[in-house]
Amino acid sequence: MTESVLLHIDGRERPASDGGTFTVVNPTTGEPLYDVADGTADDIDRAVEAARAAFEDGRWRSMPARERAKVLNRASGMLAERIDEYARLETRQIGRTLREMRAQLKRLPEWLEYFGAVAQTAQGTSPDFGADHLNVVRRVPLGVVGLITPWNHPLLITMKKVGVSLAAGNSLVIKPSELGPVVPGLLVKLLEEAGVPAGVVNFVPGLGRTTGKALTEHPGLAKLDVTGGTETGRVIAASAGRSLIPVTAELGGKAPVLVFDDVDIDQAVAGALFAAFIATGQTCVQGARILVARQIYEPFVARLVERTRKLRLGDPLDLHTQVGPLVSEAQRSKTAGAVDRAREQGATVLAGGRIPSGAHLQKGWFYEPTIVADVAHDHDLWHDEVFGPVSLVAPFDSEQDAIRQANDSPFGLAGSVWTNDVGRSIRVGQSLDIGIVWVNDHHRIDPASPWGGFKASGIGSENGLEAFEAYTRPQSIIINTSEEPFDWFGSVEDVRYS
Ligand code: TXE
Repeated sequence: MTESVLLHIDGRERPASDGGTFTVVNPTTGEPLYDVADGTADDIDRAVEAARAAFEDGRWRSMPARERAKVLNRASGMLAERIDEYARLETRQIGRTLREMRAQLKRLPEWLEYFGAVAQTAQGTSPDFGADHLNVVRRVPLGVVGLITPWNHPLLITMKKVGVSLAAGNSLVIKPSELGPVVPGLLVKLLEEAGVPAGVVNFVPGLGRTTGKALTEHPGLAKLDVTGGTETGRVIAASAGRSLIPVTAELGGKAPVLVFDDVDIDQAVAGALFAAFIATGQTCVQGARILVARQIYEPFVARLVERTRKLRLGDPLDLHTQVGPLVSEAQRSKTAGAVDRAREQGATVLAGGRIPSGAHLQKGWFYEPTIVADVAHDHDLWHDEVFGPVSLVAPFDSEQDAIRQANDSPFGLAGSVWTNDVGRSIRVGQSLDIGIVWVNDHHRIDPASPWGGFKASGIGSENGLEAFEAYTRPQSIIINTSEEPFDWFGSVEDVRYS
C-alpha cells in the first residue's frame, strides 16, 4: 500500500493546491511506495509568503543565538534516536544499501550541533572608522532562502543546507528531489517538534521543471542553494542572477583517484573501490578516473578487476549486500549508454559493463560495477559525469603527467591522492584544480570542513564557517561619536567631512 507525502507550509501539512500527486517507486522492486503531493506555483507562493512572515516578525531570526542553538541541539538528539528508521526509509526510496545509509545518517546530528555552536560564537567586527565614528558590523540573516536538493543523499544534503541556514536565522523553503522526498519531509516535522517555530521551515515537493522552477524564479527569495546536475545548476544560477541574489551550487564531478607506485597495492585497490562504488557510484565525488603509476598499473588493475567482479549486488536492505540498484530506470539507461558509447569509441570494458543476469536482480535498476580501460582524453567517458558505477583506469608516467591528466576535466569538485610520500601528497594535492583533496582516503566529510567545487562543479561552499558566512550578510552601523555640532550647509569653514 502506498503512503502519502504532503506539503508542509506554515506548520501544517496539506495536499497540493490542485490535488496533484506523483509516485515514488522502490528502485529495487519496482513497487510504488509513496504518493507525493506535487507542489504548484501557488503552493510555492504560499510557502514563500509563510517564510517571509516568519522572517519579518522575528520569531526565529530574533531569538537569541543561544536559544536557537538549544533548539538545534534538541533536534540533533531527536534525530539520533530516529536514525535506524530513517536509514531504512532512505534505502527503500533510493536503493542505497542500508549499511551505507546507517553509516551516513549517524553523522547527521553533528551538523545541527556544529552550526548551533557556530551561531553562538559568531561575532561582528568593529573596523576603524576614524576618530569621530564607531563602526559596528553585524552579520544578519539573509531572509527567505530556497533550498533545492537531489536524490543521491536525500537527508545528508538537506541537512547540509538546513543546519547552516537555520543557525544563521533564515527562513526556508525546501524543494526536495522528486525521487527522494520522504525523509527530508520527516526532518521538517522533527525540526518543528524540537521547537523551530511554524513557518520557518516550509517543504514543497514536486518536479524540477515545475515546482523547482517556480521556486527559483520566485521574487521573494534572498538566496538559492542547489545540489544537482551541472545543467540544473546553470539554469538556477541564471535565475538567481536575474533576481540579483546569491547562489550556492554543488554540481557534477569526475573525481580523479591518483595512485602512486609506493603504495600497498591491496590497500590502494580497497580505496579505489570505496571511491568508485559506494552509493552505486551515484555521488558527485565518485572516483571516476582511477589514474595509476605505470610501474604498478598491471598488478593494480588485475586486483581491481578481480575485486570489482566479486562485489555483491542485491537487496539493499540486506546488510550483506555491497552494491544496490541505481535510483531509476533513467539513471540506469544513462549509465548503460555511457558504457556503450565508450565501447564504440574504442575503450575496453575490463569488468562489468552489463545489466546483471541474476534472477533476484531482474525487478530493480541494477547495473554491474564497471571498470573501463583504454579511454582516450577525447572520449566522452573521460569528461562526462556518468553518475553510476562506472570508473575508468589509465596509467601515468610521472608526477607531472598524473597532475596533467587529473586536471584535464571540465569539473573540479574532489579527488584523492594515494601515496606514502608526504612531500608528494602535498605537492600533488596543491597542484590539483579541485575543491576537496583527500590523501589516502576518499569521500570523507565533516560539518566543519568546506565542501565545494571549482570549474563546472559549482559556486561557493557548503559546511564550515564559509557556509555560515554565505548565509548571512554584513550590516554596517556607523555611529557619530563627536561632540562637535555638524551643519554641512551652515558655513564653509566649519566643514567636517571624513
Ligand atoms: O538531477 P537534477 P537529476 C547529476 C547526475 C545525474 C543528473 C541528473 O549526473 O545523472 O544530475 O539527475 C531540481 N529548476 N546529479 O535529474 O535534475 C530537481 O527537481 C529548479 C549530480 O536527478 O539536477 C532536484 O530537486 N529545480 C548531483 C534537483 O534540482 C530543478 C546530484 C536536482 O535535480 C530544475 C544529483 C529546474 N529547472 C544529480 N531542474 C550531485 N552533484 O550530487 C531540476 N531541478
